[in-house]
Amino acid sequence: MKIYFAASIRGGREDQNKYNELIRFLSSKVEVLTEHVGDPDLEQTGEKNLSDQEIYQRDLEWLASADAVVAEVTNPSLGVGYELGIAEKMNKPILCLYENTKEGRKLSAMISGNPQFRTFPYNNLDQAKEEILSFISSFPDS
Ligand code: 6K6
Repeated sequence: MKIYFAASIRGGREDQNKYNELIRFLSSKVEVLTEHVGDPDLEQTGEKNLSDQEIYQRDLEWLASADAVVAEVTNPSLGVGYELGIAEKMNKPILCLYENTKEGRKLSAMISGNPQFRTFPYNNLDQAKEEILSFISSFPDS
């Protein structure tokens, strides 16, 4: 099973350690197409050897080939919002993880109000991992 993991890059990297931990957990169960999203060396300036056009093209191809999408949406990101809209139109199953302990943060209604997204608020990473397990085990051959 192939998972496209989406999370903020230029939207801000303050939660990057969390992305890394969730990706490592997911990778122990399934194939993660976008492991670089958790890379501590992927700074806000990004992958220097790829142009933005190449990144866009590659990511859309990966998205099309994914069986499902897991997004960490606590930190708002234009790129993640865009990917989620595209993934919805591709009819991909989508899990959105949202840390609800962050003060002053409220998830966009365009995510939390979308019945096609499985949105899960969590207080700690163990809860997020449990939800990921439940999500991926709902697919045959996961
Ligand atoms: C630019 C800045 C940082 O990194 C880059 C280039 N690298 C990227 N590599 C792969 N995927 C990217 C890159 N930039 C954005 N994305 C995709 O958009 C990822 O799949 C993320 O889920 C999402 C992040 O969007 P922004 O708007 O937060 O960058």
